Amino acid sequence: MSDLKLYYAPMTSADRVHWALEELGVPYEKVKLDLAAGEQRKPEYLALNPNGKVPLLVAEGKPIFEGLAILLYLGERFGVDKGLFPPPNADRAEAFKWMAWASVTLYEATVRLLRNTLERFPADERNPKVAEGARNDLAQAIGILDRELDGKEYLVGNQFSLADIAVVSALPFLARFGVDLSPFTNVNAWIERCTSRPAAKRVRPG
Ligand SMILES: N[C@@H](CCC(=O)N[C@@H](CS)C(=O)NCC(=O)O)C(=O)O
Repeated sequence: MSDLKLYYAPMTSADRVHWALEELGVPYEKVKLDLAAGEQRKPEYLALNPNGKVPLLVAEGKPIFEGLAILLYLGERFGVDKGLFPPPNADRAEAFKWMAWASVTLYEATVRLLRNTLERFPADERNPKVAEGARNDLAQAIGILDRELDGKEYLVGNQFSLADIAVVSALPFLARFGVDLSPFTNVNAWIERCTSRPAAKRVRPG
């Protein structure tokens, strides 16, 4: 009997946690929420995650929200033994650095782009200049990643880790929203290396 229960919806930011659990090979239960039907706003779910969002991991009886917090918890609890998270040394600091970068820098510019382009937001709240600024910031950020990956297979300690999952999960999504990834050859090779792993395919086939 597992003490881990993942609340998720496919093709969302829950994928990165789902992928990490599959890579770690630890037993866990899954509860799929229908976001379109508003299951994330039901009182019993809000009691666990007052943000009304996925992912949520209940671990050892405690609800953990925020994908980054969940990945760090899984990394520390299981990842070192499984060779998927660095031990507490300078490599771990590197992992923290890239995971925080994805959740703060990359995420902020992504949200800025989406809020200023997607039609589901009212037209008078969408500003093309702000969207353009977000696109430039994203291109700059992906350029930083591309230079980091020059001559490297993976982000930290030259082995695949939860840090790769945290960062790579944001990128194919950006491509779907019109961010041109084609100039970033190191990034593209690394996306392919990471997302062709069997655990990634189990979570997001195709
Ligand atoms: N910062 C949060 C973001 C979570 C988030 O935005 N989840 C979206 C799916 S990608 C969600 O649950 N949306 C449902 C809603 O807002 O009603 C995290 O990383 O966990």
